[in-house]
Amino acid sequence: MSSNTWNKSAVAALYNTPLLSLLFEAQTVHRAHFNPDEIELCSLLSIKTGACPEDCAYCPQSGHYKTGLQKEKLLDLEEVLKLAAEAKKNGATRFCMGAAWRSPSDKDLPRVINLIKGVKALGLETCVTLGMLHKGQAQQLKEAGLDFYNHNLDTSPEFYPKIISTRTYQDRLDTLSHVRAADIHVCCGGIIGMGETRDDRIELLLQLANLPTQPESVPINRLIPIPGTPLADIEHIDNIEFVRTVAVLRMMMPQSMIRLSAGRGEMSEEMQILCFMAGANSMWLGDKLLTARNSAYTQDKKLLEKLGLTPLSHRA
Ligand code: SAM
Ligand code: DTB
Ligand code: SF4
Repeated sequence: MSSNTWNKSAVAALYNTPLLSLLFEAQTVHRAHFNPDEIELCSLLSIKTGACPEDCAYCPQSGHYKTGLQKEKLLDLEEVLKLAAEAKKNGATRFCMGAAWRSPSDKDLPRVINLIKGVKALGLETCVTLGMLHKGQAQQLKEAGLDFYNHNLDTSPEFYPKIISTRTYQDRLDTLSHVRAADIHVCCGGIIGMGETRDDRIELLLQLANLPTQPESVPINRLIPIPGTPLADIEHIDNIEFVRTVAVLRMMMPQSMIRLSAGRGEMSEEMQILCFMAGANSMWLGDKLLTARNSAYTQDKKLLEKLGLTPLSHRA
């Protein structure tokens, strides 16, 4: 993936393009790099749930808020492999495992490494999201055969302190650079609809697109408002503004996979189609995200069939 120097006025101009022209332009860029009738299907599993020491204002798993979530210890290998095999049978090509940690401990990392090796042996691409990593940890994960590491920037540097106080934007950039240096593919995106302005969305997109190497995979989450968190009652983001964000992202990151991530379960079929038209070409398959609900598996199967979208095979 190339490195880029997008500037704010160019991105603002894209955002201000009349919608139908913007969609056409984004589709044109999309078609130059991808088969538009293919979609990547990934599966997600929370391997360690809840009681997280971080205070991310959107998150059901933060120990700082009363969200009524049942916490769970790190799952064992057998259980994870059973669920990964099921995900593969259901059509997923990548299995992503998430842990509610600030960063993995020396005790837990070897256990996660076993999970990665086991899942990879099933013939799935592997991805984990474990919080902050230092250099040596990223290297260990690479040696275990990890394909992708997910670590999001979440929002603009300016809005970030309103959302998280327990780790800095720079901490996130540092983790991303360790992952990149270890030669693991980067999965990095953000959340739209946390009360940020369009300016903040532009700044997030600039951060993502202007990373030294663009992330191979960009999850775009629409906030799922979680009762008990500080963002429980935040005003919903306008659908068209969300679609514009996906389209602008596609124009800025022509070769990255864009995942229509959290929040898809609350979108109509038509809204999802607009996002695919705008250039999204990846989604979570399975009834559950980490702890929140995803679009139902049976419903998604029907939607893919109706749209004639076929699963993308392995890339890593
Ligand atoms: N604990 C790890 C970390 O934060 O680095 C990994 C798991 S964390 C749940 C992964 C991502 O899920 C977050 O960065 C955020 O973008 C997304 N996420 C969490 N809660 C969400 C919500 N309520 N709505 C939308 N996205 C959410
Ligand atoms: C990402 O950006 N979104 C996924 C994945 N990376 C790990 C997680 C979404 C979590 C939504 C809230 C939940 O299920 O707890
Ligand atoms: Fe913890 Fe990750 Fe949730 Fe933040 S987003 S509270 S780090 S699980």
